[in-house]
Amino acid sequence: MINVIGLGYIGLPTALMMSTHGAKVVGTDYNKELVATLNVGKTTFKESGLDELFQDALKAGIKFTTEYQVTDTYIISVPTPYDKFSKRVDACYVVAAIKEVLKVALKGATIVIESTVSPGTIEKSVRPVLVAEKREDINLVHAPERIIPGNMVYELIHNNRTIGADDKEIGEKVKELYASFCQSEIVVTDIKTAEMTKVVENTFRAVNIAFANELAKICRQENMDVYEIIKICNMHPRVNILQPGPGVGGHCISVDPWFLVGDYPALAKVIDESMKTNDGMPDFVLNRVYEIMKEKGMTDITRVGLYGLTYKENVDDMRESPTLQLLESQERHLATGLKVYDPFIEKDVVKNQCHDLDEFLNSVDFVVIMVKHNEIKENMDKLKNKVVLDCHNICKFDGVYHI
Ligand code: SAJ
Repeated sequence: MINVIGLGYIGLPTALMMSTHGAKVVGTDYNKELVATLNVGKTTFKESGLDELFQDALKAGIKFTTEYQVTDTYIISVPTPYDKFSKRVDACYVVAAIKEVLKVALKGATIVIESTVSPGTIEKSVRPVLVAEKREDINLVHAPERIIPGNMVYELIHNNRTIGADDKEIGEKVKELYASFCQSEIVVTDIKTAEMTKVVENTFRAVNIAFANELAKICRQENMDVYEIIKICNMHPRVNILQPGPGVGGHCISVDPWFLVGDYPALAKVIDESMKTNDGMPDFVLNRVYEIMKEKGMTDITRVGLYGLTYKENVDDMRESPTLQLLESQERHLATGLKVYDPFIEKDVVKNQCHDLDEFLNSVDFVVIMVKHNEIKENMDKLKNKVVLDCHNICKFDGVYHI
């Protein structure tokens, strides 16, 4: 039996996938409310294909509980935040989960950590727990998750994976487990290499986005079209620049690269500057709003609306979202009043939030497209008589402003 610990964005789809591919799975989470929701047959977030997978897993016999199970295989997928001061990974949730598991794990059990951690964390923070608890019989494995919110179910099956293990044989055994549903290549390596590869993948993307954001700023000064420039550059066979945007959110690309800055402050210079560039984008957008209002002779901030609250398109996840960062920044200047709307966020989470697209559009003259949800792409006509600041280059009519 496999006990999946942590039933969030990664743990839940992983548990469901394993359950629908022949494994006996029990999902454990200390959040009673979350477990209760799953036990009444409801998923806890929206994700393409997740509800169908959930129903199939229920039929296959998956169980959800707050109790840690007595078994020989555990998968840990709990959050790994970073300490805002030191920028280092905070492995407290991983360590807490491991301690609970050690109370019940069978002799010689394998604990697979999927949570993202910086290189060396398992050696520095997790192994000492095994030593202290006299559980050196336990096998530690790191199998960093790689799936992208919005396409998780597909990517669980089709992405290549990395398995880091001390012992090649154990690594191969875990590979077999993942191969039950993963149709792509699974590389077995050591733990520290697996830790590093995961952080590096997200750092590569963060640095590339920062480069695009920096180009957007340079092009703004020169009054040039950054999108046209990136499009042409990307026609070169060895150039692949990502897209500028209003900031970088989510719990991965806006977090993981800081682990390297925190651990190697004297070395990770490009990464540090890139993260600062990305973190500065919500303020850059706020400044653009101010400039455009001035140009248009607008004075009433309550007639300006932010479209989108989530960290990216077509998901309901708001973690580290650029819109929330922008609103926070505005409040720091003791200003409020911007209207906000997101079709994926039904609850009231910020001030002046609308819950219907038409109601939102009727209450503003100036729309800032913060997130390119399909909904707004399908309703472009409704923006025709508005002032528009399009942070994603999706609005093709004349007079639209860009970052
Ligand atoms: N973004 C841009 N410009 C771009 C692409 C993205 O500004 O060209 C912004 C998005 O709007 C968003 C943020 O970056 O705010 C991050 O979005 P994302 O779609 O790039 O990535 P995540 O954070 O949803 O998922 C990433 C993925 N990592 C990589 O692509 C290397 C995913 O595969 C990982 O599993 C995930 O992080 C994770 O959990 O680590």
